[in-house]
Amino acid sequence: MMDCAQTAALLRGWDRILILSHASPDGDTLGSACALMRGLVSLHKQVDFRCADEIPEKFTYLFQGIPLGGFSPEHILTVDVADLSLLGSLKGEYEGKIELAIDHHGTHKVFAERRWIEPESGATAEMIWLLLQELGVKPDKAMADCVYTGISTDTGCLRYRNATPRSYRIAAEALEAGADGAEINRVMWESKTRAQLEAERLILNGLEFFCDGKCAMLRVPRSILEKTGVKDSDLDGVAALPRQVKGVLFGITVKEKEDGTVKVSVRANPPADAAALCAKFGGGGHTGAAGCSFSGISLEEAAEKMKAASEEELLDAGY
Ligand SMILES: [Mn+2]
Repeated sequence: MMDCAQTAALLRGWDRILILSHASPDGDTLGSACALMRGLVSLHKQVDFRCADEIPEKFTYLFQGIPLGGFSPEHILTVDVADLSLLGSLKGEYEGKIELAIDHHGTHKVFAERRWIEPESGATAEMIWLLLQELGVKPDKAMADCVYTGISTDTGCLRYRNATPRSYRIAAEALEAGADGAEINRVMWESKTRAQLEAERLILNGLEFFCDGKCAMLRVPRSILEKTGVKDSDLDGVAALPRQVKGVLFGITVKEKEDGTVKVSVRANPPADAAALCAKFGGGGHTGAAGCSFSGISLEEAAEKMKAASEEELLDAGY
């Protein structure tokens, strides 16, 4: 286990660095990767980036102007990756080759030679901000935009339980360094297509409550994506909806993926623990937000498993 200073010391000696983000990339894994790549480029190092899945269009500005690739990597690190399996289809290719993992998941499963893990960090991007400073990089506007994006997306615009005073401080420092917070928040939180809204309407039609209203579940079958033309990543926001209902402790979203697997997103209200529920199926995450996945079973079978497990979890915890 390493700290920020040791991580910086390690990176100072590296060049030709490949950074990996997790599959189904979010603002934190991409913002962290891009902020770090920008910092390393400013130190005259060569960088490259890979992710198993396509980068959603709303995140492409993070990569603007970063010179990528043109070399074979000497060193490989991951950002915001809690488990090797979260590399998705890249897992096999990089298993055993990752030298460094920078992450903030309390449920991190060791896969890298060296690790810097801070579970109390609201976003991995916060750690990257500190790392840039430790490296002697003066953050420019583009780095600040990347870090702000990671903090905003992982903390729900600094609304969630994982947002600490430090998250606010680093977000403020990013704003001082030129981050366009209002525009980033508009794009991340206040903007959707008509097709996305139509898909949300169809998904909400199937909203189901159980456990006496302490649990709410949304199902996202492929048919809704086919009907509305939205992409998987266009629906990342729906996972936040069931938890908004008063009295709900577990808001569960079960989504059928293109490859036939079922991806589950759990959002919890205190005192419920989303990571504890997902751990029953080999998943993980944070207290307020976690996930797991199923393969070889249908959407409905996965939904039933999650219902039984959440009832059990609520009983065991005595809520
Ligand atoms: Mn994160």
